Amino acid sequence: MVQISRRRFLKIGAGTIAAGSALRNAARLTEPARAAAESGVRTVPTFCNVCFWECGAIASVRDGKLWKIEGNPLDPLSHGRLCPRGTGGIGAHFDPDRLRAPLVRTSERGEEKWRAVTWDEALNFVAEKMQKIRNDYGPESFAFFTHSLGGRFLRHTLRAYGVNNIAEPSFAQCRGPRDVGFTLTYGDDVSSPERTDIENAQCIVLIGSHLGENMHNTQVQEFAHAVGRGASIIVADPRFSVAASKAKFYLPIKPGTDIALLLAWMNVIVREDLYDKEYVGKYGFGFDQFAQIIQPYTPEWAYPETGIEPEAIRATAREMARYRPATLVHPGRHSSWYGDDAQRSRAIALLNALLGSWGRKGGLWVPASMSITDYPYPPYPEPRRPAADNPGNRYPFADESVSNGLREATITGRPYPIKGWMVYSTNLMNSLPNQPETIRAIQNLDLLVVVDTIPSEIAGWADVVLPESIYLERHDELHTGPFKQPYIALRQPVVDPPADQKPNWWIAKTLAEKLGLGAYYPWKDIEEYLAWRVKSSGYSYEQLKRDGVILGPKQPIYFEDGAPVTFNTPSKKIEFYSVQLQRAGFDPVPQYTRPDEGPPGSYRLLYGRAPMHSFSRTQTNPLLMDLMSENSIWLNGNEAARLGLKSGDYVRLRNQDGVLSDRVAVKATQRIRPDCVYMVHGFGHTSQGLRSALHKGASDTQLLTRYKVDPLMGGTGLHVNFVTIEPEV
Ligand SMILES: Nc1nc2c(c(=O)[nH]1)N[C@H]1C(S)=C(S)[C@@H](COP(=O)(O)OP(=O)(O)OC[C@H]3O[C@@H](n4cnc5c(=O)[nH]c(N)nc54)[C@H](O)[C@@H]3O)O[C@H]1N2
Ligand SMILES: Nc1nc2c(c(=O)[nH]1)N[C@H]1C(S)=C(S)[C@@H](COP(=O)(O)OP(=O)(O)OC[C@H]3O[C@@H](n4cnc5c(=O)[nH]c(N)nc54)[C@H](O)[C@@H]3O)O[C@H]1N2
Ligand code: SF4
Ligand SMILES: [Mo]
Repeated sequence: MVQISRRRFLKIGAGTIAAGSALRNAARLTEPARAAAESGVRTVPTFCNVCFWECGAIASVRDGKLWKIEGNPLDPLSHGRLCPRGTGGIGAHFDPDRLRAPLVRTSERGEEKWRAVTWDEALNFVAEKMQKIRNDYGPESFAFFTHSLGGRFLRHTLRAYGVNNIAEPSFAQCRGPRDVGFTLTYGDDVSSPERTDIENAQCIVLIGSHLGENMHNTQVQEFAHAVGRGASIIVADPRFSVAASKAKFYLPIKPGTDIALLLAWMNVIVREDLYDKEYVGKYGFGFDQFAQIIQPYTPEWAYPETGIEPEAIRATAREMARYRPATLVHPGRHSSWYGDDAQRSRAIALLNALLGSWGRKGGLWVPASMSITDYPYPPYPEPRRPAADNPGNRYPFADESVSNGLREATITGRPYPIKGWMVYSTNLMNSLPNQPETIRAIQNLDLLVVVDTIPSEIAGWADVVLPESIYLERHDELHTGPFKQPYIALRQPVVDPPADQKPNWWIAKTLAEKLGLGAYYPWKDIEEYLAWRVKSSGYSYEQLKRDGVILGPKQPIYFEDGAPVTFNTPSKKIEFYSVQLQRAGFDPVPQYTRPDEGPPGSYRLLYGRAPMHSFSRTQTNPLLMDLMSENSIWLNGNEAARLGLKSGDYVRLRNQDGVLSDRVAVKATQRIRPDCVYMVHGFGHTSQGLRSALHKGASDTQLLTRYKVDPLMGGTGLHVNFVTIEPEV
């Protein structure tokens, strides 16, 4: 196994940073206080928005210009260090492709022809159309798609208008299956930031979760330390990921067979009496039935499914048991893979339960949070019809809105027509699978409003585009995370927006006033609102402005230290056997189904993250593009040789439905199995306005025409597409 030193791993951040010129300054960051002391330098604490981890940061302005951003040492998430994306976040302010003024469409939808208008004109147009939809169809026929904290004020305006269809792709396209699988087992999900005690774990099991490429800051920092202190790492991934290069055991699993591996691991742990008997006896429900059901699933049974040798399965199961309860089987985050994902996540939850690691040091802690007083608003109107995304409760365990369900309702007009969408900070063309379906839904709308910072693909389909100021130019809603230590964080403007961009709170408030909903905004400006909430909760707004973060009182986070032991399941215990699943017609203990094979000669398309980009949102950031300007397609070296391809050759991918990708460079490598290919998500932009990223690399989403819906909760399994490779001529 290739060993890469801890030093090199830690350099992931710093090494990539060294490529960009402004980032080079950032790499030499000194104490914030010292920066402030330099002449002409002003520092402002805030928090990052390049992804949703929301790390506390300190931005510096030199001679009136945004200069650099670094971690806020007081912040429990960043510990004073940002990831490469966070450090390069200042590039978003200088992005040459930014939206500069509100736009109204002047030709067919999707043709990207616009007229720049004033805010007054744009919001009058939106308000008028919204009133018409409310009069003609009722307010439930207007839907809100959003992702992130920035959508809170628009949500407030829309709920005041009567909207009850509100969905985020972070549920059905991301963490939903995981959260449902854990909730079915423990009565609670793993929250975000995840309650993973990587810091104290002695054995860490990563099933897919590609920490180090997935750059969620706190986890990556803790993981680097865990590697440094010699924690035992087990990685199951069809691709030899960065995390795999740190592992004591690397299992190159056949894609889609994780449930087989998980069952075999649990089989060994139960059969060899290696589980935490006291914990299971005290907190478990239905263990005997569970043990009976998993009896046939031996490592020998799992071997032909997973491709992992029985001895490797046994050795890794024993390794996990050896360190329990300080063994963390990471729950993952992006879990919408194969359509049976809530059950796969439930199997991960059960494996943790056998090891006694839920609620234990080195496993999964119990989050602590701080209560911040809500602003006293008038009540929202009661919706007259239930939400449209999950009619008849067909996904019985969906506990958040299903974005693809809302898209489907917009296409079919059932259970009732959806005639307007507002889309805030989510590029639905890239985050929902099957782009033609998204377009079909859009074609049924009377109004599509997109609030974005750049002319994203979804903005290209809008009737009205509203340009938001970026996170370094605005206030936002307060951020309070459930975490190891509770905290509140403040986002505040560092510099002015370069043109006529406005913050979300202003857009939401002004739109509410135009809709006759001014009573829902009794405050004059955002600082009055923020200060009221902070002060009413017993904290100092002045301190929050100065420090960026206020820490709440420490609370016990492990069962052994007095953290509350509550399982909000029907049995009030950890459900090894789930009666509620059985009653709903599902497997009470997860079962394995063999994944469908692709057409002969095709490869399963897998995708993931690169340390220097977030989704499809950072490709026009000049600093981050400087670090990585296009993606590549990972192809097993032997397969590449067979196809006569070498690294750097350009190819196109054709999927099982005939869709052809943009050109993309081959990365021929032994670091991936021969039955799959892999690419970084977010590239291959097609919006004409994204000039600096247009057609650079290929888009995974374009190729994901198929998806498999999770019957428990509506998540879209996205690893079910296959591609062939065509040389670029
Ligand atoms: N740099 C960066 N970091 C990010 C983000 C970002 O945009 N950029 N986004 C954040 C968000 S919202 C999320 S949800 C997370 C996503 O990050 P993760 O939750 O870590 O993503 P996954 O999709 O679980 O993991 C991708 C890995 O799974 C492997 N894999 C694919 N198929 C299988 C399989 O069948 N079995 C197994 N065992 N492994 C498989 C792939 O080879 C790849 O290494 O990243 C977060 N961090
Ligand atoms: N094919 C494919 N689909 C996926 C994934 C994948 O890996 N591959 N990942 C899935 C996962 S894990 C997730 S969490 C989702 C993520 O899905 P999304 O949240 O939709 O992620 P992005 O594609 O980055 O879209 C974010 C949009 O918000 C805009 N934006 C950025 N900052 C701001 C801001 O401050 N204000 C406003 N108004 N807009 C802003 C960006 O320009 C961009 O257009 O996608 C899911 N879908
Ligand atoms: S993980 Fe990186 S991009 Fe995400 S909030 Fe933290 S510093 Fe920003
Ligand atoms: Mo995600």
